[in-house]
Amino acid sequence: MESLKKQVGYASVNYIKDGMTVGLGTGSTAYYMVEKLGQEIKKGNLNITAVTTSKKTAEQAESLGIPLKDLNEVDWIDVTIDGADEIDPQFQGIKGGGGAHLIEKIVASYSNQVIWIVDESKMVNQLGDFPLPLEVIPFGHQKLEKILQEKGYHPETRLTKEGQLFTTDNDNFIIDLHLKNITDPHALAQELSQLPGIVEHGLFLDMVDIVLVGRNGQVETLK
Ligand code: ABF
Repeated sequence: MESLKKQVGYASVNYIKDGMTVGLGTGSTAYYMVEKLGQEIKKGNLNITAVTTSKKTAEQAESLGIPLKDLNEVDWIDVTIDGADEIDPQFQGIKGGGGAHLIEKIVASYSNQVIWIVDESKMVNQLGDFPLPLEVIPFGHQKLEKILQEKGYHPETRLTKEGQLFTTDNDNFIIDLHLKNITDPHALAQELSQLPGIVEHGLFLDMVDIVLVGRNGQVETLK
């Protein structure tokens, strides 16, 4: 699967043109996109400015000499390339497995074009098998988890490998909803957006323009 991630990550850099402002996603597939972008910049083939979606991506981009700006410093983003956890046949997605979906969604919302890069394992018939991440503020998060439990959403506050509370780059917590099937993503997104304490959910609906999938050693353009 790693080679598929590398293949699709590298191929996505073809969508980046000289002079662009580029949103750099987060995750193991986006890692390869950033790696290839760094190579192209080093070779003098591309002169771009990037906005990152996590501290982790910022560290990688800085180490490769990719010029970075804060979102507030750029007018708009030409293209954002990012990974995803699940994509359904309507190109609706779940993101946030890496805990970066709040900034990823903000960056994507200020982008002319959004490209998701995934290996074939991310393509599903229906969203929900992957736990839906919610970024929540720490204040009252246990009360919120109880409400989500009572709604039958099987919430689980995310812990680190060491058993500590996972915190995002924004010092918030993540509650993952183990829903198995999401039959109406738009209705669920609407409901979750109205629950106080939820900063952002990981349903990315009607947000992607192009999906590149690594499958059978090839890179397919699905949209
Ligand atoms: C990121 O890509 C996250 O939203 C998502 O969790 C992650 C998953 O992808 P990968 O398998 O590439 O690490 O955008």
